[in-house]
Amino acid sequence: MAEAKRFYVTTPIYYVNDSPHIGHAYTTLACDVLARFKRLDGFDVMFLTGTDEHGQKVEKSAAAAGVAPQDFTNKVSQNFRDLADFMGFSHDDFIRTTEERHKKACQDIWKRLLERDEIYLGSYAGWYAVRDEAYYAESELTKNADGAFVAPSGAEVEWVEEPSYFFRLSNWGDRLLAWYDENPDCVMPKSRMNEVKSFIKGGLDDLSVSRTSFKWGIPVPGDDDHIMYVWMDALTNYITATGYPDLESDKFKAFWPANLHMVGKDILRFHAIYWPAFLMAAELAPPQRIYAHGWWTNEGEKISKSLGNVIDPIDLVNRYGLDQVRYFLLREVPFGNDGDFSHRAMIGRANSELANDLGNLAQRVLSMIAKNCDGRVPAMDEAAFTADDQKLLGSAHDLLEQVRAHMDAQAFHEALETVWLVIRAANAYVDHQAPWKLRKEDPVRMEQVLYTLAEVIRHVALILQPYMPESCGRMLDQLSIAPEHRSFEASGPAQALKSGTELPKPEGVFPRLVEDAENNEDNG
Ligand code: ME8
Repeated sequence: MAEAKRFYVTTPIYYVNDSPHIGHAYTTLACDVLARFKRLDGFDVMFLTGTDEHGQKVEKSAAAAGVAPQDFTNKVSQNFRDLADFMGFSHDDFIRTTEERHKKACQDIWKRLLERDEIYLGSYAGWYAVRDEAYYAESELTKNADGAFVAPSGAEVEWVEEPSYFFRLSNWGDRLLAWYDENPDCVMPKSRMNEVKSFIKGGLDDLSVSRTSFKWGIPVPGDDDHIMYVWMDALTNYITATGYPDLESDKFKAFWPANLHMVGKDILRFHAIYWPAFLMAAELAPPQRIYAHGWWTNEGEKISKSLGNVIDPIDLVNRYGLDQVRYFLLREVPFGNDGDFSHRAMIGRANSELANDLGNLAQRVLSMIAKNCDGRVPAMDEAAFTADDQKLLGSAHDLLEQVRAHMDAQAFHEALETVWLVIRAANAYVDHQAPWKLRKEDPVRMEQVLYTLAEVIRHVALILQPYMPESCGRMLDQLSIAPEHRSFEASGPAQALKSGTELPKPEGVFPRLVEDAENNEDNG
């Protein structure tokens, strides 16, 4: 039997103490594009995002706001849902760690670990960074300008001494290394895999997985003095959403293990070391891949609340347009690398690549068709395609296979570059074939040329739908493509445009953006 085409992709669940910013939007956007791509490619997709609502950091923020933690999280979790709606994200589920289904899952995985003697009671004495919700070894710390000890992330640490349950992480180093070797793509990009391996080779200590000094968390089953370590709680969200602990549920059977946990590089260690170790220790399958992408800075500076340079994705979208922002974020920076946001680059790409390359191509071709072909898909004769026509059409037909390979490697920028090669070739073809001249000299050939171009535009719009759903939808509307003919099954010659089909009046899809000096001063 053919392997079921299923795809389960997750975002990190975001801490609710922060307002959603461009970094959060970026990670979820990457997952959204993959989820949309896979759906169009015939997969049954589950796309999960949500909020991480327990832990000391959230408890402190709630106290600072003068409200009970549950009321606080109810309010701020909504900001993340609102952002997801505003950005047009197509998640299938939004999980909150304060939900009952999640408490049940966490307590169950705890019991599985306890039953297998992977957890024991001891006491913890060491350094803890509330901002990272992470423990650090003394050897990892440095001193900041004020003389305080800080973690490698820059977060201040505090000395913690309390009774604690421990997970026997120290037993898992060799098995994790074997897992990476057997699954060389399970941590990506490659540089991150190396980072993870060398961390493990440095030796793993047992991990403190419960706290007693505050209350905002999931109680340890059978020992109410303890609450579960917030990362153990948070990571478990990925199986909660599949119906765990019901191992027989259709969802769990269909979607676990996840195909992809998308995360930022800041939380690689939790996902690529702790989480697979917890799962293997609980005799559950580890995820198939963890991809850790890079970090955005703003006009060269680290993004932080204290610097006051947090980029609000809602402002960006209001200024530049949703699809323009979606395109820019995934095109500007090779996925996996760090990147810098600048308004100039945003405007530059929206104008040169969207308005000029793609927008003009569609607008030029569709208005020539409107004017010269009676507003219908031009006539075409299979036998009359020239080598140039065939080359261009062939490159459009090949797009799906090439783009699919890039998407399976989370190489979003390369997928776009591949599409742009075809767009540029189509623009060169228009210039070279000069259909405006053919109008008088050889109207039959003009129709053949315009047909070829319209068919290329159809392919480009189909394949770019995951990145720019609204704009591509409008381009496909202008080609009179019915909604049921917009999946990737329609790519290739099988559902090619039919000559004579009536087309609506063409309209520009990508407006030119005007550089606004004030915006640059504000942010640069
Ligand atoms: O870490 N550039 O939540 P969090 C790119 N709750 N991505 C960025 C970014 C930036 N400047 N800033 C944030 C947590 N991100 C935990 C996760 S998962 C079981 C628990 C993105 O709210 C990036 O994906 O601090 C990063 O990993 C995530 O936001 C951290 O979100």
